[in-house]
Amino acid sequence: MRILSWRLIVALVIGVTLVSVASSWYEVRSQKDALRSDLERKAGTLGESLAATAQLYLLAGDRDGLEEMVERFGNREHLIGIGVYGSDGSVLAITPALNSLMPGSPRILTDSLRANRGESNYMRLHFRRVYVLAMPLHGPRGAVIGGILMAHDTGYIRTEIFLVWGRVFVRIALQVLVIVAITILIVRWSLTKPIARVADWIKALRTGQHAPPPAPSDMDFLLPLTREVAPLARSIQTARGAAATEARLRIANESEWTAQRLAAHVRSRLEGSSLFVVANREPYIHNWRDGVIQMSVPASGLVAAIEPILCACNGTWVAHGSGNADMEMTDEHDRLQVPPDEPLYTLRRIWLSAEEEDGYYYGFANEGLWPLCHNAHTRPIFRASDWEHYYNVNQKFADALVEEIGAEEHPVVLIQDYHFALLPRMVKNRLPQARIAIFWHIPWPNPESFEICPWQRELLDGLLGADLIGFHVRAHCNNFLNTVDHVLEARIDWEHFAVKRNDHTSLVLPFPISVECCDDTGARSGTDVADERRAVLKAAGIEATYIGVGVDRIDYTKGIIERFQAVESFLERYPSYQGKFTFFQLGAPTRTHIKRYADFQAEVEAEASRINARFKRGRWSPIILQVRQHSKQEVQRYYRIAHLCMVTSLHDGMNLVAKEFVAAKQDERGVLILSQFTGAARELRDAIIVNPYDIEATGEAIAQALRMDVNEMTERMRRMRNTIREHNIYWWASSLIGTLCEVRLEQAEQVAVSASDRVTVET
Ligand code: ADQ
Repeated sequence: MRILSWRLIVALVIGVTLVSVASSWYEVRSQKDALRSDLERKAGTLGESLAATAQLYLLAGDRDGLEEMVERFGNREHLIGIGVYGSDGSVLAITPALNSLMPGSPRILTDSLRANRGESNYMRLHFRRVYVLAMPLHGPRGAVIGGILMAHDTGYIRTEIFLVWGRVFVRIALQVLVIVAITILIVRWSLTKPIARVADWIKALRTGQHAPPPAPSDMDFLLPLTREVAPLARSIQTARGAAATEARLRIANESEWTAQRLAAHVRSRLEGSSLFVVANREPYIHNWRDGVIQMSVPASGLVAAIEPILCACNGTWVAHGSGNADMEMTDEHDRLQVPPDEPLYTLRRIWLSAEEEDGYYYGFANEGLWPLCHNAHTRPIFRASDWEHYYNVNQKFADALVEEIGAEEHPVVLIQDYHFALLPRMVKNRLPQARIAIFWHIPWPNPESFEICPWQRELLDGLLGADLIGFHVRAHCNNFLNTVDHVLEARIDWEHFAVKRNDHTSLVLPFPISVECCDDTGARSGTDVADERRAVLKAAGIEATYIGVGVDRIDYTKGIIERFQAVESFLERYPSYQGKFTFFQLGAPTRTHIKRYADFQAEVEAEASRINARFKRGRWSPIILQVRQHSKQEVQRYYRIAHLCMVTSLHDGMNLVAKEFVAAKQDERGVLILSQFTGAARELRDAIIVNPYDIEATGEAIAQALRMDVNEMTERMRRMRNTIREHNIYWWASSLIGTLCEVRLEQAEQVAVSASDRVTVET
């Protein structure tokens, strides 16, 4: 860097000096010309006036007059002397200074007399620079009767020029100083320091220390390099983390699941088969933003769990291409290799028209099945046209999946969620050798509730095409088995949790989904958390001592209004917390195309405003409602700073927020208030379990959380963290895929059923 700085400085100094000297040279020249012509003009004027006087004295033969004249005028500014000469060049009158400089009859004078015209010249005489002007003197008829000569000292012009050059050099010196200083600063700010910071970061990564990446402005200059280094750094960090965890587990002789362990485990279970995942949501979305295509990764536990497996076995993920730039990024087969940094598996995008999306996704799935499966007192809406779209979109996914599977002999297919109830049957009919699992992320209601769906048989038949049907908890499995028992003619094996129908068995088992837990490297100290809390409060412009948090899609099943009312009840019963306790609700807008959701969002906003209007004072507010999608980092920050987290779902398959909060609490300080109607409540017994419909009791739970003894709090949190650590998202994926790989496929199914066959249902 020092050599580069010197090279830059020397090059700039030479360049600037050359340009300055060249431009100053012209300036000096014109200054010199101006001074000379000024001298010549003054000398000319003086010469002419003296010549007129000298002519009169000469004609009158008055030598005394001549001598007096030369004496009088001979000491003008810069004038060395004056001499008057006869027509033969003889000296008639002369000042002593001129006489000693140019004794006798100077050549320039004789030339002037001979040519009968004025002569002038710059010359050096006895080391003096002089300007000499000689002029003839004329008689009455123009005859030359003598001559006059004046010599001016031009030394002052030289002095003046030296002064100008002096100023030029001072200017150049100042410019050079400024350039050197600027160059040194720029090199330091833009090169040396950013490179040093990036180098420190890389060094920290190399030595296994936790270090945040340098600021984007530092990276900017090194963009091409950092594009390569950043993924490398991530890989090193991941590999190091995995190695550390593995080592820790070996020492503790434990069996915690990691992404790497999951990938290796599933690879061995698949025995060379390929894995195909179908989910409505894609793992990478491309959208146009400000004229450029930008990629985003939806914050989803599913991506975190499934991606390592797909990467390990070069699998395929089939999903709805929902981004407005998705088409631009796929090839002619609608495929894209991902992850973008290190392509290892295929993303197959399915294109849906607006009508298809409306009918299949918003209509049947979210206005029909979603409220049908949640006991949240919102009436399901079933439209024949939505069902039609739901069927056709399932068929579209089935076609694409069969195409992707191609000639694969033993494909393993993992279907996600209630958007694809018909898909298992559609695929099984065409590919009986495929092992198919569907995981239902939402609850399954009791048979009486499910009965209201006009297409209940078709849905059940579709699901029973799978070899394995997964729910979060045993209660949902039981509800499903009861529903099948109630609706279809099938044999329920309660001992093995299986449904046997048409010589095909479907296992129905619970696989409680989870989160990544718990990376405690770089854990923050209590002071860090307090600082972070202060910063968040300052940014929100409020003052508070205690913080509660809720993180949800704004969905009527999440009990957000009941939660706000519990906060209200708490503040009523415990007025000493007014001005001290603030509840932050991070609410992601969701399914806003659906009127019920748009209305619900307005209701949530109105309820928050009502409670705030009732209690708000000064810079304190009881509820801060932030309606937007937050980044994963932001959500994590709120989990870290919160004294308590409220999950008050009216009904929820699992609820990942509860687990995310626990996983984020590296300091084990914090209390989880958890609805008894969530799947998570079965595992997280150390939360304060509440019935969200009981507003007062939920308010009491807030008081209990804020007053909880620190030892009890950390003990509860530690136990919950251990539960999640043991049953993390990788454990979930390994159990689900491991069980699927163990399923025995019946011989009877080796006959393919025509793909065009629509579902036939027995009663
Ligand atoms: P959801 O009901 O969507 O899904 P939930 O378990 O509540 O899932 O998780 C929501 C996720 O979204 C969490 O990861 C949370 O951090 C994130 N999130 C919520 N609000 C956010 C915001 N404002 N900004 C950013 N992120 C936000 C279904 C079922 C659940 C089941 C999951 C997984 O309804 O019961 O737990 O699937 O199977």
